[in-house]
Amino acid sequence: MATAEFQVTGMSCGHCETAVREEVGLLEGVEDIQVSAESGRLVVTAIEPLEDAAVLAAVEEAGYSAVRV
Ligand SMILES: [Cu+2]
Repeated sequence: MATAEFQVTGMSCGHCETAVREEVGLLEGVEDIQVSAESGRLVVTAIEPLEDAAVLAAVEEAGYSAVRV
C-alpha cells in the first residue's frame, strides 16, 4: 500500500468532501480516501503509488485545487 497526503484548497462542507472522494475514488488502485473539509487534508491510500498529477487532476475535476504535502 502507498499513502500520499495532499492539502486541498476550497472545500467548505461535507458535500465538498464527497465530491473530492468521488473523483479521487475513480483513480485505479485507490483503496482508501480520508478527506476533511475542515483541515483541507486529503490522504489517499492505493495499492501502488499514484502519480501526484493524477490525484491533483481528480481534485481539480471536483472543483478544488491541491498540493502534495
Ligand atoms: Cu461544500
